[in-house]
Amino acid sequence: MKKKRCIVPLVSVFKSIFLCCAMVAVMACTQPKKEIKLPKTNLNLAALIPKPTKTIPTFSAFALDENTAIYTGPSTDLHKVGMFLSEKIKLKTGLDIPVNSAEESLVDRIIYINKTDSIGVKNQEAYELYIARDSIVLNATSGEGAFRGIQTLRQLIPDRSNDTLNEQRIWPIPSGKIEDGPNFEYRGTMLDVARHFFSVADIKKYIDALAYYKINTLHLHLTDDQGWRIAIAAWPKLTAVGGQSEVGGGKGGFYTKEDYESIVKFAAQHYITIIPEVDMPGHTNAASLSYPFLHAGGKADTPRVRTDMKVGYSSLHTRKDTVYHFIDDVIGELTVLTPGPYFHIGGDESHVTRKKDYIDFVERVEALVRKHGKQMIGWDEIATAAIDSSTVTQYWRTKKNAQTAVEKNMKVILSPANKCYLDMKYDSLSKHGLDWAGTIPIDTAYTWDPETYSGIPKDHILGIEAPLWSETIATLDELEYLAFPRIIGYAELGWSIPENRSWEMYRQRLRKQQPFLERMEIDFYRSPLIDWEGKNKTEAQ
Ligand code: TNX
Repeated sequence: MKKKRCIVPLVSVFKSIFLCCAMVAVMACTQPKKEIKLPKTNLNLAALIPKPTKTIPTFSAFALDENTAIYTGPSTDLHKVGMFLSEKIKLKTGLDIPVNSAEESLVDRIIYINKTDSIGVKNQEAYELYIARDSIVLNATSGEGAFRGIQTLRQLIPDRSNDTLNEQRIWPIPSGKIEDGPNFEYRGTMLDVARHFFSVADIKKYIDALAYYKINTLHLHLTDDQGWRIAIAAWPKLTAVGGQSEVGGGKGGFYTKEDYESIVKFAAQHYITIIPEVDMPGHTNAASLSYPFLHAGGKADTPRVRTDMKVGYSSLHTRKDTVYHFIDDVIGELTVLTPGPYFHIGGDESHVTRKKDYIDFVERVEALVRKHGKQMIGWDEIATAAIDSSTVTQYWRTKKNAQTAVEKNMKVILSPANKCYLDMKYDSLSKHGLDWAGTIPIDTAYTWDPETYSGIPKDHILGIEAPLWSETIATLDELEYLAFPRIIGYAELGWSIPENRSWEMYRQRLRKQQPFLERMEIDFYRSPLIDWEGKNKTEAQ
């Protein structure tokens, strides 16, 4: 630590002021008020998910206790990351850890969150953690990297304090060094809020858990045949009419602009990007029910309130200019509310749209998305159109489409239904879910390699996304049952390098997520493949 002092003034005046405060605190630690006895630890055995790139244990510990303080570099981003860490420490341990405001005489140890360009890996999500007896230093090149790093730190804090060694309560954090960064830049999940509507509070709870596993993207499937879930000021009937139904006959619902903005903001606080999807030209019954001029006619079913689970019967009219004015408005209004780079146009299962019309449609809509400054994403069918290489294809079903996308020099998001659809049942006894792509037990979900699975070269793989379609789930508990624990495995597939993944080791680490999941009141599926603690170890269903 002391060595670092010499580098400080070279960086910047502000930074050095902050660092000096931190160093003063560290120096105080060299003469701790109380002798603390520390247990032996082994950082290599920590139940971290996703598994970091490299861990080097030093077999001692950092004693997190009431005399610990957090310091951050001067940027507001880092201060917020520090505050986030402090809040989460409080929830886990009850400790009140000050951020950049500690009374120095009370500080024995510090956690220092530092922005630096000097770390080996330049990726903005990468970070390094140095955990020593008296200090933890987290280095990252950005707030995002620092945020990913504190998730690792949270996972290293024991669930219970160790008060057998000392009079006071300490939470020993295993010491050593961690070097870490993502294997794929896109690590996402999709939630279908159209087949069943989920409240803003439900989504926020989900986001909070996703962030813990370093997932960085949440794709919201906002519209489908059974419901339109996002307010568009220029077209109010979309929600007044199209938002009032859902699968099974429930009352549906929709997000106001304020609701949507609050989701986007909450996600941003968790370094998660929201991607809005407005599915078209198929999956548009709710839109056509609201504004009948949108309806294609021909083979498409006449719009009516749909509460069933069929797919492939609706289509927008692809040859009317007014339809494109409508789409322009929708993309424009959502773009204003969405800071992320992407807009998802769906494009799947347009079985009643003529092939030529489908292709013209995708090309025209792509131009609109680009006009609004966003990068388009679509399900793999869109690769059949003449689209730009900046557009991203989401591979869900047809490998040939994914390969066509690669030939067009596009990037691909991997969501193969038989491997990573969160709405597939775990097994034939699952309480919820579908099985058209097979059942997906948690080992099947984990033991495939995105880098080799589809034959798509790695430099064309943007990342992986696990979609959760909601035909069979109506409540947050049901959502959690299908998503957890599989989503934790997908988080690792997206982040960790293949050499660091093994089902046997992962099983052990997954088992140790149980206290977190229970503390978060996440209604996870007790897969019989894991040796869970306590009663209800496994659920037969
Ligand atoms: C296929 S995946 C669909 C969805 C369904 C899902 C159910 C995709 C692009 N389309 O419309 O909800 O299967 O698993």
